[in-house]
Amino acid sequence: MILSRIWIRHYHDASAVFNGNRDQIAANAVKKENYMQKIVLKVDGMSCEHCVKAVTDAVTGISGTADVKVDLKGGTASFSFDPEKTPLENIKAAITEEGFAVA
Ligand SMILES: [Cu+2]
Repeated sequence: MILSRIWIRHYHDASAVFNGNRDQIAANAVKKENYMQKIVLKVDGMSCEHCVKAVTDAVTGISGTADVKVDLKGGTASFSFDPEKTPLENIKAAITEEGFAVA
């Protein structure tokens, strides 16, 4: 009898933890979506895959950026960023420092 009571108690504890985590994950997802801005920048001067990597690494290396995609043919860099962590001007500056012009 004691064993069965312990089992039930553990079961309830486990489901409470599970529900708590799920609510937390949902709350974090909403918060993240609210703060992330998606943008496409025109980047001039990219001529090969090394340029693409340089721009990709520059943006990826900045705190608060995500989903970085650099397109050589289109001459664009698209990404999401958290303006509260890093202003857009700082991200543009990082690309400029790599030797590319950002519109
Ligand atoms: Cu290149």
